[in-house]
Amino acid sequence: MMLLEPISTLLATTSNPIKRAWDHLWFYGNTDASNFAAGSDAVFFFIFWVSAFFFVLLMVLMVIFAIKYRRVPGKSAPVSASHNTPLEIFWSVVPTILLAVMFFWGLIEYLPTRVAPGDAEEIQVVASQWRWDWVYDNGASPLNTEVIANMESPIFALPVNKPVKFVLSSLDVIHSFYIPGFRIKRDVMPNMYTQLWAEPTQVSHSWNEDTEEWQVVPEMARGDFDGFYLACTEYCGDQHSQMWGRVMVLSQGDYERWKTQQADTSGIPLVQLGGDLHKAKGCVACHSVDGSRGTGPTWQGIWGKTHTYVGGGSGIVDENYIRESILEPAANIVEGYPNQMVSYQGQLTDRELYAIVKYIQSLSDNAEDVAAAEAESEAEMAAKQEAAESEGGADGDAAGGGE
Ligand code: HEC
Ligand SMILES: [Cu+2]
Repeated sequence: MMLLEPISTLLATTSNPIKRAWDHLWFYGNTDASNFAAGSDAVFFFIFWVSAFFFVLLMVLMVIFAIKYRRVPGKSAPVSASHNTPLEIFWSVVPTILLAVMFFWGLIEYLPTRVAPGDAEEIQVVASQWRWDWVYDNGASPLNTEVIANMESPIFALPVNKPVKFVLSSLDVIHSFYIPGFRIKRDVMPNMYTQLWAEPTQVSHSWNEDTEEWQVVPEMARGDFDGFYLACTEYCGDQHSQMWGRVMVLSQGDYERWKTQQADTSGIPLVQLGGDLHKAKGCVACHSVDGSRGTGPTWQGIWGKTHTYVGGGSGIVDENYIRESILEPAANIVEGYPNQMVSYQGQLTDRELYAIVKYIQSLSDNAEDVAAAEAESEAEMAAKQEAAESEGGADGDAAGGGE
């Protein structure tokens, strides 16, 4: 490592114009967003420059030799030398040394990414077609989304200067967890946990008291930077290229505030919560609410209808039908659709399940059902308020699920 310091500094400092252009091209000019960024870039640029040097050298020699030794009429071809020991040792030893440096340097940078420090905060990452979900240590999962590549993508948060360990698992196929800004990446497997960690080093967002929104901090406001990207880099089906997430890095105080905000959904009326979950839980990838057909059936106007199943049988779309469809999707497959939905067992609280029911009811084409869904939402909120008032405190801590 010590020996490599001067080379790293030469190749990958931010004052190096090529490094700057590179960061600008791929990383919005954000060079050191995690503890791993500088080390990873240094190895990258070492390999890059060694390759560039030999590419140019070989191409130039090839052109020179092609001209110098071209066939000339009347001149016979020289007999090629059978052997040149010094030359052969030279071209074996030098590349071996270069490759060994690449390998060991890479290994030195790679190994620490696999072993998280003991005090790292753990975040559970659940991947499924075609959505990322993170579960934080207080049980929170992000509710807010942003459209990336035409898809509602969740907005996550991380604390600055604090190690976080990601424990990765998949509900279906192999995905791959990649935060380019942090230079960390690892495959996400079904039936097996993998993990990696990082310590974010640059705050990207802060809470704006006036607008009550998370805002990019001025130091990071370059181009259309709006937080770091989380990408899936393993082809995982039809909408793989739309499987994105957004990562905000917050000061420790802001981070705690964010986690609390996300964990407490008790103040959000049912129908609205159902709509938020439709986006945040990724149902939107397969279920439209405007009548158009996706991987799964639309939710518009299905309430109260009779749906037939593959292989016979049918059911009326009501509370129990929807609940079963979410918890045990394979039990009955809607006619004309593939068995492509994973179970959301354990991922939604009872109140969240009910919120989705009320949301689907509110998408009915029957005005009475729409009104019923709205009325139930309002009644629940009013009851909560009353309970909070009679308790004398309005901390809204009553729910979060489980009633
Ligand atoms: C990968 C695509 C996919 C995702 C994501 C997905 N579903 Fe599905 N869903 C399907 C498919 C396909 C069907 C039809 C086959 C079946 O019944 O399993 C279906 C069926 C349903 C049905 C029955 C619909 C009907 O018309 O009878 C409900 C309700 C439902 N899903 C709810 C959800 C909820 C809630 C979520 C998000 C928490 C979700 N789905 C996420 C693909 C998906
Ligand atoms: Cu994926």
